[in-house]
Parts: sequence; C-alpha cells; structure tokens
Amino acid sequence: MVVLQVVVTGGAGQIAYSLIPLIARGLVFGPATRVHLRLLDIPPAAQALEAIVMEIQDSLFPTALEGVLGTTDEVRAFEGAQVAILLGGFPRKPGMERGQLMAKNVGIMKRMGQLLERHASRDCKALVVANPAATNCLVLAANAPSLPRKNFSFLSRLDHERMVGMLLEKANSVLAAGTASHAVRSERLRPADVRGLCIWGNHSDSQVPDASSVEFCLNGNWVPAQTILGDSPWLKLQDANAVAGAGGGDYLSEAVRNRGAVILAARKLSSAMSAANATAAHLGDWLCSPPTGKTVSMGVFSDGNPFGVPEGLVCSFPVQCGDLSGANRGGWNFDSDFRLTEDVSRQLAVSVAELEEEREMAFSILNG
Ligand code: NAX
Repeated sequence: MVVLQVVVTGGAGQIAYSLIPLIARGLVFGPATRVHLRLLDIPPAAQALEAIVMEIQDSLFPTALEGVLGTTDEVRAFEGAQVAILLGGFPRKPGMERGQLMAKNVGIMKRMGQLLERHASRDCKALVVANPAATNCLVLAANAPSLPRKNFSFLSRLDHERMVGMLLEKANSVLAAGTASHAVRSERLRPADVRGLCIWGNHSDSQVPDASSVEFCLNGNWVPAQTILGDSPWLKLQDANAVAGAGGGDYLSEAVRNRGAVILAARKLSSAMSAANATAAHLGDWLCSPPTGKTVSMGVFSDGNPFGVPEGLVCSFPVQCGDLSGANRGGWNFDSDFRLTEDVSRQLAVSVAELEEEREMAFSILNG
C-alpha cells in the first residue's frame, strides 16, 4: 500500500484546523490514497498541536489517514515529505510595516526551503498559502534549488472561488427574478456551470480578477455571462487603485479584492473554512484529478509563458492540471487559449511590477 507523506506547516493554526478533516476524509488526495500527516508548528503552539492530534484521534476518521505526527521538530516533519502545504507564517500586527512583515515571513520561507532541499522527497510538491504568498513561494523555491520549479505553487484559488461564488449568486438571482433576456431555467446554476475566469498577478490588492470571458452553462449550452446579466457594469474590471474599500459590490472585481477584508472585519478572524476548501481544491486538481480541461487560477513560475510575464517570477495564471497517475503526478500547463484584454493586460503589468518590487525587497532582506 502506498502512503503519501504530507507535511502541513502552521499545523496548529486556523486554516489547518479546517483542512485536516478534508484530508482525513479523503477529500483532498482521493479516497484510495492513504496519508501520513505531519503537522508542524513552533514551540509556543506545541500544546495546541497535542490537542489537535487528540481531536484527530477522537474523530474516528475512516480510512484515508494512515498516521499523524504533531511536532515542532522541523526535520521530522519534512523527512521524505511528498507534499508540503505551507500555512505557517507570522501574522501582521498593528503598526507593522510591510517590510517588517516581509522580513519575518521570508525568513520563515527560507528555512522551509532549506528543509525541503535537505529532507523532502526529490519530487515533493509544495503549495504556499502563507502571505505574502507569491513572494514566499519564490523564496521557498530559491532555497530548494534541486526541486523542479513546476513543483512550486501558491494559492490564488480562494480568490478564484470567491469570484465564481459571486457570479453564481448574481446570475441565480437574475434567473430567479425571470428578468434575463433569453434565459428560462428552473434549476439553479452550480459551480460547474461557470467557466472562463481567472485571477491574474500577485496575491495582493493588485490582483486582477478577470471576468471578461465568463460563460455560464444554461440549459446545456455555454453562453456569455451577458446573456444572463446583460451589459452590466458590474462585470467591468475596476482599476485596483480605484477600489473604494467598502467591498460593497458595485463591481465584481472590487468585491473579490475586498472579500478577505470584509470577512476579517465581520468575523474578527481571517477566512479559514473557505481558505481550507480552496487549498483542498487546488491540491485535488493539481495532484489527484484526471485531466478535465478545466481552467483554474494557480500561482506558478512564469517561464516566459504566453502571457508575457517575465521568466522567473511567481504569478497567478490560468492553468489546466494534468493527472497524478504514475510519473506525471502533478502536471499542469498554462491555458494558452486564454486571451488578455487590454484592460487586463494593463492591470497585470501593474501587479507584475509589484511582484518585481517584492522580489527585490525579499532578496535584499535575505542577503542582509
Ligand atoms: P494562523 O495565525 O491561525 O496560523 C498560522 C500558524 O503558523 C500558527 O499556528 C503559527 O504558530 C504557525 N507558524 C508561525 N511560524 C511558523 C514556523 N516557522 N513554522 C511552522 N509554523 C509556524 O493563520 P491562518 O489563518 O491559519 O493563515 C495561515 C496563512 O495563510 C497566513 O499567512 C494568512 O495570511 C494566509 N492566508 C492566505 C490566503 C491565500 O489565499 N493565499 C487566504 C487565507 C489566509 O489569509
């Protein structure tokens, strides 16, 4: 029996708390894959880790979990790891400068990269969730140079799922009101009935939530979003620096960019359940699905790809995932059919400039 070795850093944090049951129920790596889970956290969280291991034991998860290790020993956590889920990081404190936050987190990612390089499987796949996710991913990979660059990714899927959810909410309310031009449908649209969207760029306010080619599957046929929504300005891409900050939803792109802040303000905690679900979806599509032709947003290395982003930057793109059978486990490709509109191109350039700035800041911190 094959057992997949999975390390989760930040194992005592709130996203991990929602992610562990998804892994343990076989909803991330598939019901046929047994998982040995290593939960890593820092010494002040050791007791919390112990409690989480007790809770896992008490949850009587059926079969997907082969074993669990809750540890503050980094080497034990990373030894032979085949999948690394990097949630662990330093949260922003009041009054903290961006540079100070970056300094804390790139230091952590440098260490995680060294652990991957020295102790993980040579084909380990790494997903960075911890912020600043794109730059963290770059630093991680730079410190694990013997692992293929295609094995590194960061999570932009939560923003992608937020956009799908908002499109569905809007389209279903139009359909329910019966005001769409040629649209008559009794059933609600589901997530699989939406395609053609992408989150481009950095994982920050400069991200580009692109709905310019969105289609809905209506009565079995793919139709442009406008068939249901009309020529609504809501779909139009707003400039990132024009975001009002209220998250009120005059524009879809504004609402997607502000969603995290709106949830934080209401819950007094950042998104965790939805972040765990997006992490599960990202890993499931990347590592466990047969090729479906579905396009998803994923932060990956640019290789001078079809979209003109400079080679060597880590950036969110539209990608299609391959399969996990045999040697091809974890393949993905850019969706080169995706067309950049002028607006998206212009805003992506702004986000790419920010990524370049962050890269410079990160490496000047690391090089002392
Ligand atoms: P929490 O603060 O609940 O958990 C973080 C955990 O990391 C803590 O238990 C902490 O002790 C641990 N940690 C700190 N340094 C560590 C180290 N060197 N080694 C191992 N563990 C370490 O945060 P949570 O809400 O779980 O969020 C985790 C990260 O995800 C944060 O950086 C957050 O900003 C980021 N997010 C990224 C998202 C994305 O879409 N990419 C969305 C959700 C989330 O905000």
